[in-house]
Amino acid sequence: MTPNTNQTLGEFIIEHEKAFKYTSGELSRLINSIRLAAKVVNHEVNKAGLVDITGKAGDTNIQGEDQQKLDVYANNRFIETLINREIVCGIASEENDDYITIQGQNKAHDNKYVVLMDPLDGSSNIDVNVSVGTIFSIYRRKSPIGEPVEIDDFLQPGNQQVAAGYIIYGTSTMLVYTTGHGVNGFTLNPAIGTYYLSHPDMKFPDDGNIYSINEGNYVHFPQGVKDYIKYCQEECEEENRPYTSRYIGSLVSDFHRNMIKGGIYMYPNTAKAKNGKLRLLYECNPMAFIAEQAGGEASDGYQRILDINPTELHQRVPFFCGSKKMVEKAEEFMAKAKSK
Ligand code: P6P
Repeated sequence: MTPNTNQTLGEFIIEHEKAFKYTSGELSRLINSIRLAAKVVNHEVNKAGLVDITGKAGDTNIQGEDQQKLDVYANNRFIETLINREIVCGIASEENDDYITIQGQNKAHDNKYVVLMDPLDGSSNIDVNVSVGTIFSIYRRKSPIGEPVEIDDFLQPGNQQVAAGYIIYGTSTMLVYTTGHGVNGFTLNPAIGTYYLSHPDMKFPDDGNIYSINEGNYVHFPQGVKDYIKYCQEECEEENRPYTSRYIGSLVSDFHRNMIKGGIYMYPNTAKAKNGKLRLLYECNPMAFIAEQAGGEASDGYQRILDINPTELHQRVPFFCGSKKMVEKAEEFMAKAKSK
């Protein structure tokens, strides 16, 4: 099917709904509600410098991170939108210690889906006007009707996701998502509030020459990561090395650039972050699902991210994600160092 880049997100969802075996329209409505919430958050992010909404909210989240006002705002908008439509039976968020169950009139607990999200990732960049993002992950509930159950419904391995995506609030606002049938990117026309299919069938280049990592943590990196960074920096003309180092400090932005240009993003474990910094359920799993659907790879340095069995809601894992050949090369260095 030749992609119609004048197609709106709404038209795209309807056209592709048939391909999604589970849906009885609920998943489409779920994606549509995320689309709406993203427009509302985008409006605030775009005027952050003008109103008193940047800076700290005076609270910290379960991660012990200062909550930025926009973090809290974004979290509330996405939760409200999802609750009001009673499409999901539960929501987990980076900003909430525990998950939320949806009490609704119409037997909301029978709703089929749970959503896990990072409502505003990279929020420390807000005050310096660097792009930030929202990341979401959607599963079908596994428990029978009634209250969702943490272990059955929220702690599912990433290979059970039915949809995942991100919104990047950058020079333009884009919604990029997958339902397991490839990855498509939609750009918001803010003048009319409509998303258009601007990036059909997105694919990670098989290889690349951009590596994204916070090298300030170098001394604490595992030896395999140090060896791989050295490899990236070596002169080797036929392999287009040394690579270029690009690190924005906003996962969605680094991931998005690497998916378009080719590259690898790494957040290994460090002295400060014994298991890495990124959260498995609402950062690594959704980005890994998108990466694999776009022909890329995502691992913790040793095993596929999507096969990790979660043990807790906010658990962290080391994260290596991007062009297939680059992730495989990094894993080679990790395995070699481990075998010494
Ligand atoms: P550091 C943002 O807080 C985030 O979760 C990712 O978006 C980003 O890639 C990473 O942390 C930045 O972490 O330790 O390099 O500042």
